[in-house]
Amino acid sequence: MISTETTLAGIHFDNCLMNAAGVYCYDADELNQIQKSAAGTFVTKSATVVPRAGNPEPRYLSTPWGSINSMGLPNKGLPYYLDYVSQQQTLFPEKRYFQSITGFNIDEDEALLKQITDSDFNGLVELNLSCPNVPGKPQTGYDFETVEQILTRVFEVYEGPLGVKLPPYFDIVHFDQMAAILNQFPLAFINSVNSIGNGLTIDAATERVSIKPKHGFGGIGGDYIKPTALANVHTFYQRLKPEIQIIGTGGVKSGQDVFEHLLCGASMVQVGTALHKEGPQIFDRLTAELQTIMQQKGYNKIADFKGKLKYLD
Ligand code: RRO
Repeated sequence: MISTETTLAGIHFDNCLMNAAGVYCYDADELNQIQKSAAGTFVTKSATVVPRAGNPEPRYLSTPWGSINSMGLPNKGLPYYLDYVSQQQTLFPEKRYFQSITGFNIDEDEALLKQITDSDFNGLVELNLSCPNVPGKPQTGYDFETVEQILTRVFEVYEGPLGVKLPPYFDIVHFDQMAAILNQFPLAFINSVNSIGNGLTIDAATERVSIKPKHGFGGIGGDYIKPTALANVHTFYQRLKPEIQIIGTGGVKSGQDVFEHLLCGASMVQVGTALHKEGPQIFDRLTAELQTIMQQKGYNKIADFKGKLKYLD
């Protein structure tokens, strides 16, 4: 039997595939659909201190090569997701889940982490440092000094397994600098990458932008971003201490895409744009396609090839 199981932060997951935060995770109805699917677990929508309606619609467009979004962090607030996860922990005590959170400053991050500590949450926290779509708020992950300050505070107040969702980086110096910061902390994982921020898609027929917020600017996902995602996964795999595992996200719509993320060093792989397009049954297809590739190559488990990307010299 070919296994797609994985381990992250010492926690076992039956399947290495799951949703990416923001897709099929806004409310209990959507999360229930991921729970019923072949995904190994779920991550919630990034939760803020108070619920948010998000940006005006239209704020998401599926395109032939991917997607653009400027959702603006619509979410039901952290207590809603902690309640939902608590119910799932009771129903399926052997499973562990991811709670995504994002504060608008360090004090809010601390308040969110205190709420989690005071709850019965037994899963992993994904701290989102890379939302590209809140007008007037830069992506934290591009401000290296602030990332270091946030992580310093985070690990003073939170003891459970925690990782960060990062924006894509594009320069080797930036990979070096960010890895040096991340390696100072007891992170369980990083998740690379969030959408490529502030792209623009337009409709030539109407001569208009395709989404309403920020005059059409939004985060780009899907096919457009797979090479960037793979580069980020592999570069961090080379630079991070082995205790910091990697979740690969970006441009996954086939078993081969999953295979490539794992080959670059990912321990889990998340699906965003393609999950939005195809629905949660995509996890059956991706798992079967990955198993077929593994069988053809003589691999029985992910450890047989994880991170073993070869070079031409
Ligand atoms: O809600 C969003 O607009 C959003 C978030 Br928080 C994020 O992290 N990434 C993204 O593409 N959209």
